[in-house]
Amino acid sequence: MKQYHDLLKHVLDNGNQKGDRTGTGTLSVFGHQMRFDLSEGFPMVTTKKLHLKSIVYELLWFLKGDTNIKYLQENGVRIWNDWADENGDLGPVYGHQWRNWNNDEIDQIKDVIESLKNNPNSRRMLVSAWNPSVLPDTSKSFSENVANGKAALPPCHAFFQFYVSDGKLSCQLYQRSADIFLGVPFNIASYALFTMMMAQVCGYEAGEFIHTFGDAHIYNNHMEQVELQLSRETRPLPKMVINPKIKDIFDFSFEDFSLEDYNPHPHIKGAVAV
Ligand code: THF
Repeated sequence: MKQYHDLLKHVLDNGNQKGDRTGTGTLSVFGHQMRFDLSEGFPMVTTKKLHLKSIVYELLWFLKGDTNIKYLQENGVRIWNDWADENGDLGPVYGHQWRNWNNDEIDQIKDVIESLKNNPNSRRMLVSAWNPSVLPDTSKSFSENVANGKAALPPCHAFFQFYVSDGKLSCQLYQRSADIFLGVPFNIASYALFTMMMAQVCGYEAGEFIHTFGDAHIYNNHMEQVELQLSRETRPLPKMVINPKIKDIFDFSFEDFSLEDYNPHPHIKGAVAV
């Protein structure tokens, strides 16, 4: 994945040293875009091994409208553990905003599918996870915010838009804050998969996934890992095969996905900034 390696190099060459909320420190750029043509293979980073299971279960969890980590933990996924309260709750994060904006008022996923099927030229096919009325108070802890009905963490992948042309469905994401070493490979694979699933249930081919960034940063404690990763040769992209029988976005399960020909370099560990 040349696009991803180019982003790493771009930040190393042009990044600004910048403090951050977590106290870790970052090298950061503001504004960047990557494009992935989904007909060229599944955009899964090959220069380190990614845990596909975490990516798939997290996406299914968003689509269920679930915001408690119990479902993730039952399926061996730990990536949200650090932010949940003692009951496993994260407050009104992604799943809540996608499916129950304003507490059951609006199912944005259902509405966007309706439009994709019946009015695909629309320029209003957006889903927003960014809901200013539930943003956390940064002077309070994650669990205090959740107790007050706020989200533990503001969404990083804040909103996305769909576009249909020539029978192909494309998706563009705006990510306000991006942990390039740890989170971004997950985010790319997650939205690429989501675009393919949406294309299948709406009767289109998958077009492009376009990833647009606000503050894209490499944490200071990921620099050695990034050097190692950049020293590795990228390999051919794998292929994602999705059970063609599924025609409703809410009917997918883990077993409906199979990733073929994924031959990555070994995993590279990095600490997550909380
Ligand atoms: N906070 C920070 N600092 N980085 C992020 O990427 C991030 N997210 C979500 C919310 N806050 C964030 C959580 N997503 C991993 C991956 C994604 C995460 C959080 C953590 C992680 O630790 N990945 C390891 C282990 C993978 C595994 O156990 O499956 C890895 O090596 O990839 C970005 O949306």
